[in-house]
Amino acid sequence: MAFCTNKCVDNLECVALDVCDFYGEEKSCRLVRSLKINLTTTDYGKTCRRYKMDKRCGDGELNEEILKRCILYLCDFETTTEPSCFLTETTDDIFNWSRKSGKTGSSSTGPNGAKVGTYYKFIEASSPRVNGQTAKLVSNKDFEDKAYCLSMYYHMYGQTTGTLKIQTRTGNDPAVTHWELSGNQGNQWYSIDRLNLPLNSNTKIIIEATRGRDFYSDISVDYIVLWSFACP
Ligand SMILES: [Ca+2]
Ligand SMILES: [Ca+2]
Repeated sequence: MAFCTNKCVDNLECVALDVCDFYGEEKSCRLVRSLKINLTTTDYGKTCRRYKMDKRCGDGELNEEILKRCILYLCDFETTTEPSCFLTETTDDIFNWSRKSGKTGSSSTGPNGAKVGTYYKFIEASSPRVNGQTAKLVSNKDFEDKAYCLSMYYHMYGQTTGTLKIQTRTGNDPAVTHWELSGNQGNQWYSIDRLNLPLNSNTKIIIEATRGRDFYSDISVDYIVLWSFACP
């Protein structure tokens, strides 16, 4: 755990962590005003330099080059084997998410392209998919017994768009839904800036998309970040 995380997490003015200074051997945290993840590198370039993960971030954390902040995990889908990602496909559903650049195969549904970088993941709602079929991304990491903060982009465009859920499931308990949205949101990416997820070593994070009643139902996600502390 980063030194700065403990230092800032109980400070109400510390709405987000930014581990970007290093004085001698001691990490120092900087307060930033927003956890919105669409801030540009220019915004942070003025105050933060790009550091290597081994010195400036906590154990196992990454210094994320766009956010300029230490994060635990990132799924940007830019490569098929993405070491920083904490979500994988599962067989505990009907079909898999697809990795994609540019538009999806059908018009009037899906994004024009990725929100960040070139690639994103989406559910292809065209044949052979039918109403109500689900695809899940499931976490493959062990977590500590505490709250984590998740942020991500989603895109839900299409007149018959189904449902996107962010859930956790601990052991064999029923899944708990922490965020859910259904229906057409128009052709644009939206962000979930902060979603608290209580986790422990037996908890899985599940991102589940359900296909709607017709093929205008492509649901996409990109740039899913997990922070190793509760949302400020
Ligand atoms: Ca991406
Ligand atoms: Ca699957």
